[in-house]
Amino acid sequence: MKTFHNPHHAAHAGQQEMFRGRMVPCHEVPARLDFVLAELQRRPLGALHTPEVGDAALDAAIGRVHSARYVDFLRGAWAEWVAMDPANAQRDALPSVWPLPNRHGFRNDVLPFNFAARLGLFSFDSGSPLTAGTWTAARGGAACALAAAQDVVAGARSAFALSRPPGHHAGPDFLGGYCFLNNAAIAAQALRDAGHAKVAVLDVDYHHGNGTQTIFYERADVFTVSIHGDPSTEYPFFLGHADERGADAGEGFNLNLPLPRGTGFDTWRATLATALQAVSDAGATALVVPMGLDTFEGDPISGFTLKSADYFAVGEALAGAGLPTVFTFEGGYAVDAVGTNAVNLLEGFQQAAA
Ligand code: SP5
Ligand code: ZN
Repeated sequence: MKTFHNPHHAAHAGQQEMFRGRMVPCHEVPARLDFVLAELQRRPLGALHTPEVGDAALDAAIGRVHSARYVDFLRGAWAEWVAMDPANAQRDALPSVWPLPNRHGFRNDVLPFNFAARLGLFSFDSGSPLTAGTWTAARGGAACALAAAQDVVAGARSAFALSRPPGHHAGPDFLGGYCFLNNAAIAAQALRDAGHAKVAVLDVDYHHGNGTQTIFYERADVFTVSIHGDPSTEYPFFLGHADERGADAGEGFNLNLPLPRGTGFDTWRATLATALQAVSDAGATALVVPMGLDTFEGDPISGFTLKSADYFAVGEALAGAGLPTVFTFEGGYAVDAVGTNAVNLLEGFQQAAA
């Protein structure tokens, strides 16, 4: 399995996130990726590459899942943040006002001129700092996702997009949950565009993959499944319930498998078997796995109790789907264990797929 890693990832390094009224150090740190890369150098699974995709192809792939006005916003966001106040150059941008959707009457069709208002319009939490290098890093991550999808299209059994910031919380036109561009969705769409009639996305991050669900919710050609902490108590709270089954043409093509905080590996792996059966029933010809390692017992912000050795079995089970598979790197905040856990999963996959 080749790994496509993002050479620009460290350009995104948020300092602080808002948590319950105070600022706390950001959990999503550059060292996370460095630990995974170091472990892949210790236990190689295949060649390590930086992605080589053309600018135009990359912009097109991003534009297949994100709106033009959102991408324009992200590209220019840092310059606008600093233009608001030169002192802003010293601090990350975080939103503080939002147009609540649905029944609340606020408009989201008119773009505010005020940048702080636009930041709120395009985000759903105040825990995802936008920094000077966010666009460069996020775009580099999208390039990894596209390169990994292209490798699988060219015949590879699997490929790994090792990128940060993560992506699965980012929707068609919003950021949040440390995510800006949805790498898994970009990979899934690239697989569709290369001729896979049906693609499955099986999200194993602790948190519900709300962005991916929303991107594909009305579509039958991408089947989205997520195993995650019950949103009644766990982030992202407002999506991820079991009764969300897809809409319109996508009715029946979204499956949420929420589990209570505290769930251990026996229940989790039985739920993975349910998810894999659904992937098989959907008739997918390719698989994307948004790979979060925040299901780990030592994760500081999550509530499942998987152990490092369990990840071999997770990878083995995923290989059992028998599908060409793209992995994207999502959550996992026990930084000194994230490399071991990620490579355990990928090694389990690779050995079983051989
Ligand atoms: C990709 C991903 O895993 N995103 C997760 C985003 C979770 N954001 C909410 C984090 C809550 C942090 N809690 C801070 C506890 C301070 N002691
Ligand atoms: Zn997560």
